[in-house]
Amino acid sequence: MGGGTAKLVDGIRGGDRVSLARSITLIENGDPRGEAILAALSSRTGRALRVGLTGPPGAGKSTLVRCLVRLLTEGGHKVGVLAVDPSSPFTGGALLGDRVRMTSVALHPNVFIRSMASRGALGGLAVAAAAAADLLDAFGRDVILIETVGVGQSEVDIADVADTALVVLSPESGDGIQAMKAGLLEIASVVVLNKADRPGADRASIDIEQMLALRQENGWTVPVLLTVAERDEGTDEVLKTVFQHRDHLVAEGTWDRQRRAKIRRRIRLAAEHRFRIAVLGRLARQDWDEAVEEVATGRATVAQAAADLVSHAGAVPGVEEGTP
Ligand SMILES: Nc1nc2c(ncn2[C@@H]2O[C@H](COP(=O)(O)OP(=O)(O)OP(=O)(O)O)[C@@H](O)[C@H]2O)c(=O)[nH]1
Ligand SMILES: [Mg+2]
Repeated sequence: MGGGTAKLVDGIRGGDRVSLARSITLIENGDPRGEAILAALSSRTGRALRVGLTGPPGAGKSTLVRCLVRLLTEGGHKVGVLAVDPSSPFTGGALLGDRVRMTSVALHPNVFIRSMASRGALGGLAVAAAAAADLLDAFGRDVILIETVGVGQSEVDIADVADTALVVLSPESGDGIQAMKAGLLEIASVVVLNKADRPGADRASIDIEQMLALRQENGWTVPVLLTVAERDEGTDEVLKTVFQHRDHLVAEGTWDRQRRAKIRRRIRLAAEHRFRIAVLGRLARQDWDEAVEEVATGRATVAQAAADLVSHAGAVPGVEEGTP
């Protein structure tokens, strides 16, 4: 490990926020030094409670995060917040808005807030967000809140990153139906129906309860909680439920199993990424051109051309057997 990297590791161990911020940037950029820092800190991770908040744009996720951060710090917790926004940093107006609105809680010494938007990370944003959560964990945050926009094919599968997934919806524009279609209700540990001050909230909460049909997750019945995050109403109940969910998993003996299942998916994602690089990285442009010609002229199917490319990549001399 280089001197700079060792300094960042020491910094994180010693509670230095700048070292933490720099290290997250390295992870975000897919810089190998980020990986070295994670490796050096791996024995310090696994202690924090990771809470994901996902849901359609504008449902009130950031407003709820702000309430939860305040409640948590009042309870003596050290809190990390990751706002993961896959939209381009150049058009990410919402993110900037979040930063501004977050400042009231961000100044607290026990709060560390970071937004992530880079697509440059190895294995994509999902892997980077999980790794950043590991760093926050090693930094000594005991609760980590991770906000992601959940619409359709979300880039970040919050269920892979979080122990407890809060799906935040609002009574407007059929959020419940959309959430069901997008598979969001399937990953929910808790559904928060925010903007309960808006008309149609009671109806919407009944609809969502019907869609959930008393869905159970390891013997936990997914509750629907009503909040008005803007006025901080019902938010303490959300936090209480988050801890109840954690206690439930621990009591049922499913906590470790669930953690391992998530680790397995993360390893799988990382392995797939490595595999792609290992195979595709060995192909020259000419190999691709030939494969395209084969298919275009009807001499091979797409699947055959792909199989040929993969075996060609594997057959290149000098490849170490078993290199991951
Ligand atoms: N009426 C009402 N408005 C709310 C409530 N909570 C949040 N809002 C408003 O809804 C808007 C969106 O809130 P955000 O917290 O930024 O929503 P978000 O889900 O983080 O949005 P994105 O990050 O852009 O996906 C803001 O103008 C909030 O002030 C609520 O309980 N009632
Ligand atoms: Mg937000």
